[in-house]
Parts: sequence; structure tokens; C-alpha cells
Amino acid sequence: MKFGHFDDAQKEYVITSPRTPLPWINYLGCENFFSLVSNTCGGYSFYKDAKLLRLTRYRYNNVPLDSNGHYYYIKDGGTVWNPGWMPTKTELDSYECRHGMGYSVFKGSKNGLTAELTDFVPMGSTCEINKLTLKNTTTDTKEFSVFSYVEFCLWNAMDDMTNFQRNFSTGEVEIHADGSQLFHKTEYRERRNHYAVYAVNAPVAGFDTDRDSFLGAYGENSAPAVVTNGESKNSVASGWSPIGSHHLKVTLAPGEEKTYIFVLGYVENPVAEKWIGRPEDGVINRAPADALLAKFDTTEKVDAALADLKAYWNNLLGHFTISSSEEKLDRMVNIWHQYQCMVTFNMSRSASYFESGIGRGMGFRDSCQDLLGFVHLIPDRARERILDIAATQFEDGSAYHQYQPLTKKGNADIGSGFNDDPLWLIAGAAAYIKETGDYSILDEMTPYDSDPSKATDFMEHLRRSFNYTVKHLGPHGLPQIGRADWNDCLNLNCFSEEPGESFQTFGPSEGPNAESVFIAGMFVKYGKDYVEICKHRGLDAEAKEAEEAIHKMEATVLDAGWDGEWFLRAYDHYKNKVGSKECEEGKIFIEPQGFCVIAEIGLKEGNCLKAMQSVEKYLDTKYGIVLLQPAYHRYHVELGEISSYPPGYKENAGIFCHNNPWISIAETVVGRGNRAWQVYTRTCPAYIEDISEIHRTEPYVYSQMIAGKDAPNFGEAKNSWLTGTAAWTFLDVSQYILGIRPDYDGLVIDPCIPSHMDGFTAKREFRGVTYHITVKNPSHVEKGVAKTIVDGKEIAGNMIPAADVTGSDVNVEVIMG
Ligand code: BGC
Ligand code: IFM
Repeated sequence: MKFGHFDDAQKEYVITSPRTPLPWINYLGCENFFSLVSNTCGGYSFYKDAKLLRLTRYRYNNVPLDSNGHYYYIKDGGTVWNPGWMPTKTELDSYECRHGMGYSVFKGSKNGLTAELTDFVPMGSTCEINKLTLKNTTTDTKEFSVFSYVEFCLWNAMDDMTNFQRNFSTGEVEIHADGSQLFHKTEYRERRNHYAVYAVNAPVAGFDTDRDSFLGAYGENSAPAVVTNGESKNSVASGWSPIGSHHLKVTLAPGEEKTYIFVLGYVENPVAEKWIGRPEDGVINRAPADALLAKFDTTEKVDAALADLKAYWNNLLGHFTISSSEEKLDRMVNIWHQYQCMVTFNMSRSASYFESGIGRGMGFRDSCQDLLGFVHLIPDRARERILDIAATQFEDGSAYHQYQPLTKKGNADIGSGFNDDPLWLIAGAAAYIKETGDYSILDEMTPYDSDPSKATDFMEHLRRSFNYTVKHLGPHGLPQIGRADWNDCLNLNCFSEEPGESFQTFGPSEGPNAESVFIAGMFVKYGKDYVEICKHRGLDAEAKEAEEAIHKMEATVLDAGWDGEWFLRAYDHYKNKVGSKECEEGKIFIEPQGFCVIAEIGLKEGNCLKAMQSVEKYLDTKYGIVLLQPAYHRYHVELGEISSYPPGYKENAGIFCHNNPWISIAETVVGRGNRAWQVYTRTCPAYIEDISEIHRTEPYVYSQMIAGKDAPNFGEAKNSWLTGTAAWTFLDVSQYILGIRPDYDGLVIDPCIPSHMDGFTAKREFRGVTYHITVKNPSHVEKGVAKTIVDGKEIAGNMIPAADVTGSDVNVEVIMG
């Protein structure tokens, strides 16, 4: 069942019922100001950091679901309704929500009145615009009221939901322009550096800034007292919960329409510095707010800003487009894969409807992986991000697992010890260099632990990343896993010091014995990139030494990390195998099959094909590939969090979407295009739109996990949007299935497609040149390039050397066979 449909021409998903299985959200903002907005206008806004600078309040896991947002109430006679249905839930005569690239449009109608609400964050500004157009479609004049409503958050979202003894007395507002401009200035008394403004570009009949006055005693936002009574109270909040609400009285002649612009802005006070600590009266400096509001005080200015945003996205998405016989493939590649890659790049794992914005900030491994799908969009921002991430690394090459986006400082509560982290930095850096050819990043002086006095060049960071694994090998010569590797829940250092003593159960720790075959695969894969980078810098001796370490690791994996039919997952603290046919449960895991094959360990010897066949045989389901089998049915303290989940959920045999593309890529390594395609399409949003009632999360983006076959709710997804799946699937489909792959010296074209496909065309911008690529598959093979013709001339091999390219447009024809 579907709850809407794609509109590819507009690059939108159109939701046609407000009763989606779960809130289906969109992200507004591409730079510093962000809003989450659901299909019923739920959500919230923040500036840069969802934890530290939150503008509006949201209650996660609320009842009713998703019941706080930026709302507009229309009181037309005795009926009160919202264009996005919530929170009154008044049945609408018509409803539509269009989630587009950085904007959402809600269209609702009731009793001959239509309301169109367009929400977006303009480029270059720190505000959300809500443009509300009201139209009378009847033959009579209509007189009605509109009430706006946002609930302010007292900035630090963690504090906001915990420190009530203080918070109930700190809230402050200022009212300007007779109530059209409402300023939320909590914290301003002390810091003077920022405030929020919520304004409308029209005179108002009244306003409210105190929540209880607006809602009424024991009131709720589904039926605010002020709206029910039809008159604002002009309340001025003092402590408790500041809100912003305007009251507009509107008269519309038959057929007439009027538009109002509401702006919710974050404002920084440039003169704050000199005020800090001075006993001023705390009246806000409204000059920067005036400048912001002046940019959006007319419909024309707002329409121009929306047009700019659309042009921005059209240009960005134009860097990579394809055209094939597969409509859904084109839709995903040209629009939604890349859009989700931008969102994961911006948010990492901080703020979604499953991440509260106060738990995790930017993940070291997460953000490095996000770069893989983002770097072609805006390489300069990728560069900056790589250096920010590297600056949180420790001097021994290990890393803080997370950092805060606002402060860019490592999160000491989580600390370090995840032994895959350092290698992801090489992955991110290699992707950047392959995309741009910009080796100058290696010379950037980059701090350790955010301390500039401890800086080295970035190359040294990569060296320490590589050597971290070299220096942390376990008894078999495989990498030590530390607290966990990519699989956060595989905590193999839960052990007792003395035989007979109880296990340590307070969380993952490090230890000398537990080893990871997955990290070994990563080391081989990204170690090869490190070798290339060394060679490019003329560090031949170092490159040779690194190559030797890699060859040794390959041999070790084939010797101690192969289980006969598949790659082992790990060794635990007791040196027992994990992910082996000898195990009672968890005999085979997906991660090492993906990564060891991507790293081509044992490719010639046949291990890779065998591993892929085992994945298909033991882990496949109709909704995707599960992480392991058999699921853990009891808690294994020596394995940690993984077995704390019920069978079929999350890392315990859920369909972890993130590592499905690893298998799809691995299938392209062994040349099985049909299977790579099957794996890709099984979890791909556009291909599973029809089962939205089972899948439940948004049909236009990936979720982190789909319940596996061991779970009662097999096929149900959770944790949509912020997942490494976004970057990895885009990498899979663009670089391995379609096979358009940036490399150090040029662009490789190496498709591995399903044999039914005749070919496709693509436009790829690469290092300032536009490549127009036509791939033909006359013999219907799955992989193999028989001929590559560049600007009419056949070249040897299938790599188009960047150095040989002249001109800004290059035509490439690839004949498979
Ligand atoms: C959760 C895991 C999750 C991981 C992500 C853990 O705390 O329990 O299931 O995948 O964090 O980092
Ligand atoms: O690898 C992790 C990631 O960092 C956060 N989400 C879950 C993944 C698997 O545990």
C-alpha cells in the first residue's frame, strides 16, 4: 500500500494522506540553520547544533505522536483546522504534503478555504520561512482568524528537558511592532550573544508569548483556549514556557487570496563580546534581526529565495545524473540518494525522529562514511569536514568516537577505543583525493584532540591511522577490536580477570585478545589507498612497508579468518571464534563477507565467490540481507550488546541496511551483476514503495534497519534518514553497479549491471569537466568492458586519465562485452 507518490519532475514526494504509518519527515536547511518537518507540520528548528542551540521544543516519543511543531490554526466560524492536519486533526476536505529538496509544501482545504503553507530555510540565512497563502474558493466573503504557534526551547535541549527548577524562571521575551515581532531572549540577560525572533509581515490583532495563557489551564495544542475563544491574550511570558503566537484577522472576498510571511530566525548579536559580564538591562540589540526580517518581508522576496533554493539543488544534483530504462533507478540516483547523502553529511547521527539531537553529535566513523556519498556534491565542504574530524583524533591515531558540531570538540563521555575509527579517516581522505585530485589537503596542519599546539600535517594523521592497526594486533595477527568495530554492539572484551569471577557487564572495554576480521578487511582495502597516497608523495619506502603489512594481513585472514565457506567475524577475549560454523548461534555475519571481498582477499583463490554464495544461502530474505544467522536467542555476555536485542532486531539479525550495499559492491567484485542488482533493489526505497504499510518509514529514504526474519514484524523499518546506508548505497549504485568511479589519476568506467539492461547514459562532473557517458550492453553481459571510446578515439583500458582530458565536455562511449 502507498500513502503518496513520487513527482520526479518537481523532485518531490507527494503524501496524500496525513495518516502515514509514522511521521514522514523532511529536512529544511543545507548550511547552519536546520528544521525537521513532518508531513503534518511537526518538528523543530536549531542552529548548527541540535543539542546546544535549539530554537523550538519537541517532545520525542510523545502522545499523541509527533504533536509539537510550527503550527497554523485557522478558525473559520465554528471550525478550527490546520493546513497540515495536526494538531487539531480536523478532517480536511483535501490534504497534500510535498516534501522537496530542502522545502515542504502543505495544502489543506476546508469549507471553501484553501491554505497553502510553504516551509523552507533560505540559502545564506539563519531562519525558517513559512509562507501561508489563503484562498477563498466560495462565492461568499469569508472572515476568519489565523493563529500561528511555535513553542520555544530554552536553547540547550538537554537542559531544557531536565533542569526545570531553573528553567521555569529563566524564560524572557520582548514584543515589538505591536505584536508582529516576538523575540525569545532567554539567556540574553547573561550572554547577550543570541536570541530568536518569530515575526509576520502584517499587522496583528493580537499575540501571545506565554504558553499557559495560549493553551489555557491544563490545555493542549489540539484545542488552545485562545484559538477556541478567537482572541489572543497579548500575554508576555515571564519564566515558564515562552511561545510565539500571532493572531491575524483575515477577510477574503470570493476568489480572493492573501499571503503572509512568517519568519522564525536565529539571530546572533555581533556586539555580544563587549557586553559579556556587564550589568546591562538586557534589552536586545535588534539591528541584526531587522536586517534578517527585511530580507523576507514581501512575497516577492520569499518567492525569489525559494527559487534560489531550487536552483541550488538543481545545480547540485546536476553533478551526477543518469537516464536508463529503469524509472526507479533514475529517480533514486538523480534525486533521493543524493539528497539523503546531503542530509547525513549535515546531520551525521544527531537529529532525526529517531535520534533526539541531544544524544549523539557527529560520529567519527559515521561522518567519514557520509563523505563517500557527499564528496562529489561540494568537495570544499568535504575537505573542511575531513580536517574537522581529524582534529579530534588522538596522537596515537585513535579517536574520539563522537564530537559536537558547534564546538567541534571530542565527546569525552563516549571517549575512544573503537578500533575501526582510524581507518575510516583514510577512507574519507582517499575519496576526497580521488574526487578532486587535490593532494594539498595532506599538507594542512591539523591538531590532535582539538589542541592546535599538538598539530601535524594531515598526512601524519593518515600515517597514525594506518599504524594504529599495525600496532594493535591480537594473538592471530588480526586487528584488535577494542570496544567494538563498525558493529557497535559486538563487544568482545566483556571478560572476567579471574576464572570464575562474574563478567564485567558495565559496557564495552578494550583488551589484547579479541580480534576483528572486519577491521582486517578494512585495513587491506583502505591500506591500499594509504599506499597510493604514500607513493604519490614519493614515500616509496613507506609505501613498500605498508604493502608488506597489507600482504601479511591478507595471508592472516586466509589463514586465521576463513571458516571454510565464509569469512569468520572475530575472535573473542577467550580466543573463541565468533561467526563460525562451530558457534551455537551467530555462525555467519555479513560484515566480513562484504569487506573482505571488497578488499579482494582471496579473490583469485575463490574465497570471495564462496563467501558471496554463503551470504545468499544463509542470510538472504525477501526484504534484504540479515546481519547474522542464526540470531542470538539468549544473552551472551562475552559478546556484549549484540545479544541484548531480541532476535531479528538491530545488530542481532536485523536487516541492517548499511551493510547490504557492501554485499552488492562485493558482488560486483566477483562480477555478478544480476545479484548486485537484486541486493540493491531489495532495500531501495523507490523499489519498495508499494509495501509502505509493512515498511512504515518514509518511502523516499533509507532507514538504518528493517526487522529481520526472526522478528515478529519482519519487514518493518526503523531509524530512517541518518544512516551510513545513504552514502554506501549511492557509492554502490553509482561507482560499482553503474561503475562510474573516480580514481587517483582519472575516471574509471566499469559497469556491473543486470544482464537485462541494454545500457544507460550518464552525465558526471569530475574535476571541472563534464563527462557525457553512454554505456551499451549489446551482448547482455553482467560485467566487462570491451571498448572505451573517448571523444571518438578508442583508448586502452577503461580508465580515462584526467591528465589527457582537454576541454570542458568529454564524450565517452563504453561497450560492454
Ligand atoms: C545501540 C546500537 C546502535 C549503536 C549505534 C548503540 O548504543 O544500542 O544498536 O546501532 O549504538 O552506534
Ligand atoms: O556502525 C554503527 C554506526 O556507527 C552507528 N549505527 C550503527 C552502526 C552499527 O552498529
